[in-house]
Amino acid sequence: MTPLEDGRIINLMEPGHTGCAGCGQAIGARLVLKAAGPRVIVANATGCLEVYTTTYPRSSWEVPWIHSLFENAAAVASGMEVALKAMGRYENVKIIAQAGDGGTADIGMGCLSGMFERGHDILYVCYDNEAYMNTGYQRSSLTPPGARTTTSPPGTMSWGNKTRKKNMPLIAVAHGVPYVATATPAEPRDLMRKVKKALEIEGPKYLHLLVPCVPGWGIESNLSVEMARLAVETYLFPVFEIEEGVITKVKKVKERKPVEDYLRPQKRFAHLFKPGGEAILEELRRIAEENSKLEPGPAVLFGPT
Ligand SMILES: Cc1ncc(C[n+]2csc(CCOP(=O)(O)OP(=O)(O)O)c2C)c(N)n1
Ligand code: SF4
Ligand SMILES: [Mg+2]
Repeated sequence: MTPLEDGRIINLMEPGHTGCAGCGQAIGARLVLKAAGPRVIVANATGCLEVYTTTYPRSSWEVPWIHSLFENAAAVASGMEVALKAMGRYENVKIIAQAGDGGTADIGMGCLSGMFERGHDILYVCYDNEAYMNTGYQRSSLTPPGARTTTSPPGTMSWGNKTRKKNMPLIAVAHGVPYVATATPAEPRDLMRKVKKALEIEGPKYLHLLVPCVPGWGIESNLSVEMARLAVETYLFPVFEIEEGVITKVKKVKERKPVEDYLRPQKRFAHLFKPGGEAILEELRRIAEENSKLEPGPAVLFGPT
């Protein structure tokens, strides 16, 4: 809940929307806004969050909010910043652009790259539920290896998604973005701290949130926060901060969990536990091992030329 200047205390993203019970993205978005406060304008790409919070004629948003196209939230947000500055009305305002993994890492990549490269004063939030959930669970470039989606179905010819997750944080760093971080709704205080910190920094900022999806991952609705926690505790989703190209903080897990603890409760990985699934399980273990070695230090060896 957020106190307003007129004394009212409200959620900046109200309940009563049509998202699934337990939607990790709803939890994430509410935390982002709670941290950002009421003086914020949001550009939201097409996707689950946009659709279920604005079922005509209602809206969950208590802040100025605009629905962009699927591909151009970053460009719309860029236009907002430039227009507000031109009108002399940019004081005490923050701008957030937000989209799902498909809207960020696939179709919105060009607009996002432009926003980064032009140096707009915008916090971009990627709500990564690891597939195109709004249109029926198709794979994206952020779908992990082995995951079942409707376009990476396991069967006689396949063991699910074949590719690794695109490294979006590193892509942001390669653009010279001064603040890049990852977080999950399993650690709300960490997530909110990162939003607040990002909004204090001038220029483009990139926050990558892992947000479990109940039907897309095939989990019980009470398990989404637990799944986000296990993604971190298995090191399948590394949590870190990168400032001016330097990794400044890495979450070290106290009691590391085997990847199976995260994968087993999710129907999208059920086929990996049948005979023959061992190779992908091994690949996922390797990825977790790589992530566990992440340490503070330079994130890239050279900056933009
Ligand atoms: C140009 C264009 N292509 C396709 C669509 C259909 N579409 C709407 S939302 C969506 C998937 C969104 O996936 P993601 O960005 O990961 O968000 P999620 O729904 O998973 O939260 C697609 C394919 C569209 N709206 N516009
Ligand atoms: S399909 Fe997934 S992302 Fe969409 S509302 Fe349901 S839980 Fe949330
Ligand atoms: Mg998605």
